[in-house]
Amino acid sequence: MKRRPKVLLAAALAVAAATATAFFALPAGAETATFTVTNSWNNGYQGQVTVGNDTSSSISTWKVELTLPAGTTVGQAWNATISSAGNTVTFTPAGWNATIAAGASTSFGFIANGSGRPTSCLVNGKACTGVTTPSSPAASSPSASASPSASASPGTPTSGTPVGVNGQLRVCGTKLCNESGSAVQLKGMSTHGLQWFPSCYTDASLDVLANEWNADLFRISMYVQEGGYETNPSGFTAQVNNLVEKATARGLYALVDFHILTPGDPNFNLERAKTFFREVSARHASKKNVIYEIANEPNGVSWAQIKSYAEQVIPIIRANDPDAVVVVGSRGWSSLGVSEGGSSSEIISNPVNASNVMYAFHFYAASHQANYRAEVERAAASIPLFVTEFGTVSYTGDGAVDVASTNAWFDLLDRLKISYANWTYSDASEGSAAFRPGTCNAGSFAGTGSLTESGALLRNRIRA
Ligand code: IDC
Repeated sequence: MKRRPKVLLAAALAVAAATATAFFALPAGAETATFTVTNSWNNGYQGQVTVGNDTSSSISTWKVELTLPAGTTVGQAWNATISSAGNTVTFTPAGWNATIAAGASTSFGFIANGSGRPTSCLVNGKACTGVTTPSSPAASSPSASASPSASASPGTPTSGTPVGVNGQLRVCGTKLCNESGSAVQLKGMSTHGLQWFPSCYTDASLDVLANEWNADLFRISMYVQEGGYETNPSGFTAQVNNLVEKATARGLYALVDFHILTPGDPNFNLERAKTFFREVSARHASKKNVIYEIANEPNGVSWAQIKSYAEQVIPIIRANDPDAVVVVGSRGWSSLGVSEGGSSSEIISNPVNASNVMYAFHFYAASHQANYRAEVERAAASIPLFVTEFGTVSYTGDGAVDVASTNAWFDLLDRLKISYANWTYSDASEGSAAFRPGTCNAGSFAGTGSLTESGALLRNRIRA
């Protein structure tokens, strides 16, 4: 995700070379479907289908049925719901994308296990005409194989910023992918509480984060209690919107964090969350760089209650911004349940009923060690994870940096391509802060002179 346009262009060309398209067209004045292989590897590929409405009136739902040769199955889909019967896989709307206006289209994607391409296609029950499918798998290149690296899609502006290179993100299987379908790992920093450290988030500090630290991601932590949103909803909404604009101007992904902590039941703030996310998602609907984190750290509350909250807040965001990635906090201070004696199994067996969703995992390196790493590795095989907050110190946010544990975490997150944001890009007088006290008022963000031990570790890691 660093600014290396030449390398990224080469990767983009490799992906383009590995792409094959089959076109299923219906006569004019009907629904159409276009099938594209957006990535492929030894024994599988990623497919994308665009359903178009060529009629002069809106259609209220759609159904695509693909028949695959024996030996090839569909593992996962996004932006669609799947069901299988024999060799035929049926894709129906994810919920928010059922209606297609006249002349408009919608897309969904899937991961195929096996290399066989579809042999037939139906759109809304009618045979697609003019079906052509490549008889052999798309040529696979080493750089477009099982774990693709970040790349630009040919049509994406490559001004060199993270958003310019990667565009609109989406969840693909258990990973976060860029607009062209390659897995990406975002690295960046979290604010501290906006109510306490407003002077840390200025044009100057964000220039340093974007251009010197080469970060991809800026997490905007808006506390709800402790003097936060509940005390001044319109003021905090404006502050968040302003910071999203600053991130956007620098090509950074903005992670909007509804920072619930005490009380730990997100439903306590359900109506506030609905209002906040309705306003913020409406304001930024046309942007490609906004990711929504709807509940920082649920605690003392069941997974069922968190899931219920998520399933009420997500549709509000999706009504404005259908393709935004949403991150849902997990039980036990976003520990996947581990800190309250549970595990990720409760999520895996009962996931949030929405597509394009990831689950938050938080750790503090001096407190959360090998057993937490093992759980992350286990969970990451089944569900998409995003480390929306972590510290190099203890869970109090203070104390000494645990360099060994932090590096063990970095190695794991890099290997699994899990995105992360570090707590905090602030000058709080606590071990987790990246800057020494006084830095923000002095405006001395550049270079290494104002960094704490944690800040130096993070700057090196993110710049690398
Ligand atoms: C801590 C801050 C601290 C502040 C406290 C208030 O570092 O200055 O007084 O919140 O609630 C989390 C939370 C995050 C905590 C952080 C460190 O998401 O709000 O910040 N932490 O304790 N989860 C685990 C650790």
